[in-house]
Amino acid sequence: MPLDPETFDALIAAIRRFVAERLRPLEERVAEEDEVPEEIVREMREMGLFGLSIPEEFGGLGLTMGEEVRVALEFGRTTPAFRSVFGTNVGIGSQGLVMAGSDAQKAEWLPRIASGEIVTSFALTEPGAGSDSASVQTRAVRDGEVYKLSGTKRFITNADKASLFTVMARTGGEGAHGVSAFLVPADLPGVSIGKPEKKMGQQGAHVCDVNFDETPVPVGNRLGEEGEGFKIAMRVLDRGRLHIAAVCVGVAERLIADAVAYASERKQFGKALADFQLVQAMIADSKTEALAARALVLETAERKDTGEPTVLEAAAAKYFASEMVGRVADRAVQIFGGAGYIADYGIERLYRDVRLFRIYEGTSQIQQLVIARETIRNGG
Ligand code: COS
Repeated sequence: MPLDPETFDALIAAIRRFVAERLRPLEERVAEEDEVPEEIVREMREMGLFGLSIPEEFGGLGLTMGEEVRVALEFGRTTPAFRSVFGTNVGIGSQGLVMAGSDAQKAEWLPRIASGEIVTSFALTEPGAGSDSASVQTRAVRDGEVYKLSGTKRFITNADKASLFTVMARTGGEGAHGVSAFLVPADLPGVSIGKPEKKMGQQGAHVCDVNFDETPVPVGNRLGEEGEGFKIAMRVLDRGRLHIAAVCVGVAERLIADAVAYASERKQFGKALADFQLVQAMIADSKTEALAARALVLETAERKDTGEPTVLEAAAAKYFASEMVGRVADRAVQIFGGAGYIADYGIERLYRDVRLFRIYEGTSQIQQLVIARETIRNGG
C-alpha cells in the first residue's frame, strides 16, 4: 500500500532538506576520512531510512517501489556513500529475507533491520565468481542441525558494519541449482572480516572480504529450500538494479545543476560559458539523457508495483542510467574545464564515484545479456 500522498510528500521534503543541509556540507570530510560520521547515521535511523522497504508490520515504512525510487533520486544529489549507509538494509541485504524468509526468520530479524539497530550485507561475489555468480565455491555442508559454511566472499558492501549476512553458498552440484541462501549472523564462530579495500571513489562506503571457516549455520537460517539461493539472489538483484538506476539519475541531475551554475557564472571571451552553443550542446545532451533515464526508472517502478515482471526493464534501467551518468559526469568535468579536474570543486570526486555504477549489482555487459535474453525470449 502506498503511503498517503501528504505523508509521502513530507518524507521527500524532509529528505531533501537533510541532503541539502546536513549531507552536502560533509561531502569532502567523508571523502577524506572514508567514514560517514556517527551522528549522521543516528539521524538516518531516526528518519526511518534503514526501513524504507521493510513492511510496516516489521517496523519499516513499507514503501512501494515507485516511492523507493523517488527517495533514491533524492539521495543521488549527494555523495553516493551516504545512501550506502542504509542501502544494504533497504536493498540487497534485506530483500532475500523479505521475499523468501519464513515468518519466524522475518520476526527475528526484520524489526532490527528496519530500525537500523543492525546492518545487513549481501554476500554473493567471490574471488572466482563475479559476473558468473552461479559458480560460487563457498560451501555449506549439512551436519545434523547445522550447515558448516566455508569460503571467501569478496567486495562485500558494509561487511565491516554488518551483523547479518545473506550468503549464497553451494549445497548441491555445480551451477545455479546447487546454490542455497543463508542468513548468517556475523558473531557465529569462524566468521572473519577483512580490512576495507582502498577504492577509486565512493569513500565512506566500505567493501571487504568475508571469510567463513566451518561456520555452523543453523538449518533454520536457510532462506527457502535448498537449491533456491541463486533465484533468490537474482530476484534481489532485479530490485536492487532499479534502485541503483534511480541513484544514477539523481547524481546526473546534481551534476547538471552544478555544471549549469558554473557555466552561468564563469566568463570567457567576455560572456558566460552558458552562452556558448558548444557548451549548451553538452548541457542539452546531459539533460535529455537524464530525463530519459528518469522516465524509464519511474515507469519500471510503477510496473513492478503492479506485480508484472520487470527483469528486462530493471536491467535496461540500470544499464542506461549508469552509462548515462558516466557521460554526464564526463561532460560536467569538461564544462568545468581545469576546475573540473581539481579536487576542491568536487566534480572529479563525483566523476570517480559514478564509475562504480557500471560495475556493481551487475556490469553493463551483464545487463546487456539479460536484456537480450529476455527480449529474444519474448519474441521482441
Ligand atoms: N529472477 C528469477 N529467476 C532467475 C532470474 C531472475 N532475474 N535470472 C535467472 N533466473 C533463474 C533462471 O530462470 C534459471 O532457472 P531454471 O534453470 O529453473 O530455468 C536459473 O535462475 C539460472 O539462470 P541462468 O541459466 O540464466 O543463469 P546463468 O548462470 O546463465 O547467469 C546471469 C545469468 C549472468 C544473468 C547472472 O549470473 C547474473 O546476473 N550475474 C551477475 C551477478 C551480479 O549482478 N553480481 C553483482 C554482485 S552483487 S553487488
